[in-house]
Amino acid sequence: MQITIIVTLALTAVGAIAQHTGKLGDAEEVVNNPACAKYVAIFERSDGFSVTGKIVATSGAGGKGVDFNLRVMNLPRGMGPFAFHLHDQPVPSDGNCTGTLAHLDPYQRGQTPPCDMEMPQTCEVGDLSGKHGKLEGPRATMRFNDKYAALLPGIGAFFGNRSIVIHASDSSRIACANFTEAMVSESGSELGS
Ligand SMILES: *[C@@H]1O[C@H](CO)[C@@H](O)[C@H](O)[C@H]1NC(C)=O
Ligand SMILES: *[C@@H]1O[C@H](CO)[C@@H](O)[C@H](O)[C@H]1NC(C)=O
Ligand SMILES: *[C@@H]1O[C@H](CO)[C@@H](O)[C@H](O)[C@H]1NC(C)=O
Ligand SMILES: [Cu+2]
Repeated sequence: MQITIIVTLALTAVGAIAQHTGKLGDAEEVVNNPACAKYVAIFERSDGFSVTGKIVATSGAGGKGVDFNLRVMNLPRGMGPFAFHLHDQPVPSDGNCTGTLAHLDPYQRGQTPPCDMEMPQTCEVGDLSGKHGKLEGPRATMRFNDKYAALLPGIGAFFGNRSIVIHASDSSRIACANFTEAMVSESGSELGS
């Protein structure tokens, strides 16, 4: 009896661990992001919510991963903490965040079970708050390096042609923005506005 229970628990644990990564395996670390690549997403006031802010994504030092720098304002009171993800599709021209579809998930992991921060390689590439923590309102700043996101076009983890979405704690989408490539001069400073 007791042995049966122990064996069952052990098998359940193995099953749970096996599901903890994508159908295509763990996410690979991206170590060849192009030097000086820079993409920006800007949240503008939209119907319903007035979230504003800017996400800057640049290649990590030596091309390792992507450095994210988030600055978000006017997160609605009482609706957090706020998850945020890279989503698969860009924002449609009408601004409807539903059109961004699911998270960026090139290894086909899906959202359940939730991402384990201790094993970020097993998480959806796009699940940035699962790997790095949620935003607390009403204003938030956050910086982190994500090893699995890519600014190298042509691979599945590339998100420069996609979007970022902020969710309320009930998972509704309260803000979304396209990434666009920012021009960087040779000295590294931004051209234009
Ligand atoms: C986001 O980018 C896509 C693809 O370039 C474009 O069609 C769409 O209009 C953009 N969305 C917004 C809200 O600007
Ligand atoms: C956004 O798109 C979804 C799915 O197409 C639709 O159900 C929803 O009504 C749209 N929202 C708005 C505000 O137009
Ligand atoms: C974005 O670019 C990647 C790789 O460069 C490509 O596989 C993907 O289909 C593109 N996605 C969209 C939404 O254009
Ligand atoms: Cu999301």
